[in-house]
Amino acid sequence: MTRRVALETAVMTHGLPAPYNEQAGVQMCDAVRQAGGVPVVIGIIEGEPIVGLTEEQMRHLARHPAPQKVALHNLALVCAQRQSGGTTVSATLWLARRAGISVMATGGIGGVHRGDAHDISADLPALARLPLLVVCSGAKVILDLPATREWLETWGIPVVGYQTDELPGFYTAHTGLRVDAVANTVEQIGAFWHAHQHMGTGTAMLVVQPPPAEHAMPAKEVEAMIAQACAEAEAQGIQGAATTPYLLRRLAELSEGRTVPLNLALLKANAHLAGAIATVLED
Ligand code: PSU
Ligand code: MN
Repeated sequence: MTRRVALETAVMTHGLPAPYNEQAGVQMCDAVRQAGGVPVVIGIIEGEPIVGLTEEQMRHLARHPAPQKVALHNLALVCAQRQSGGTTVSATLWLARRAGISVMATGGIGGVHRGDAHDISADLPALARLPLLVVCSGAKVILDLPATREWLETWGIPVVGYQTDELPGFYTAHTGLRVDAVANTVEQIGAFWHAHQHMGTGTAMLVVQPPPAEHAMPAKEVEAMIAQACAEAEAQGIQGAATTPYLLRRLAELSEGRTVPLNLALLKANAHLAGAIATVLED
């Protein structure tokens, strides 16, 4: 029983502004440890994919002036060019899997973008083919959440709600979308994971929990800001990998910084839950 929990670094290089990005990394590691798990931070430093960054290496990445955003399409290329970067969920899952780690935590997974159903995060196909347990607050609310929910179902990725029957939407607890099953304890999550592994379909299993209630934002308020941010992104021709970082940054600005402590709080809560789950798994 290794109790290891993989943590991604794109949230630090591309998701949160300094100095909160560095705090996020340190606090997620602390949260995993508090729950009895062993944090393993994953990232790329000068071409080396590192599974288990030291705190110093993690800070180095967080302060890097021009880090790459690493997903499966550029993972090998970033390494071959000796670049440094933060790994998104897809690349983190791959590297974690190679190291025999089966639990990972993040904030919100990527998904199908609004208004552009062809822009699908590499997170989704990675979840469809890499059998890890991923703890998150659902998919990021900037996305087309019903389309993302459908995608998960189509590709056979079980969605387990931890003490909720609704798929959370990252900044907000309520989306009106359903989970596949509810688990009220980490032991129950362990039992679902065991059954999923035993069935051997080879997909990931998502475990979702709503953002901490004291920070969550009303869905209506969030929607208005997203509509504005999405319109601006389109007007400015923001595309591809730049879209998610742009929208997260604009939401932080439009909310006068309120999304940042919320993002930190949910990252910590997810790391804590992942740590607790890791302690009850047999592998
Ligand atoms: N969770 C957060 N903030 C983030 C991310 C997750 O709270 O920035 C990152 C993850 O690394 C995820 C990525 O893999 O956003 C999705 O980016 P894209 O939509 O470009 O695939
Ligand atoms: Mn994309």
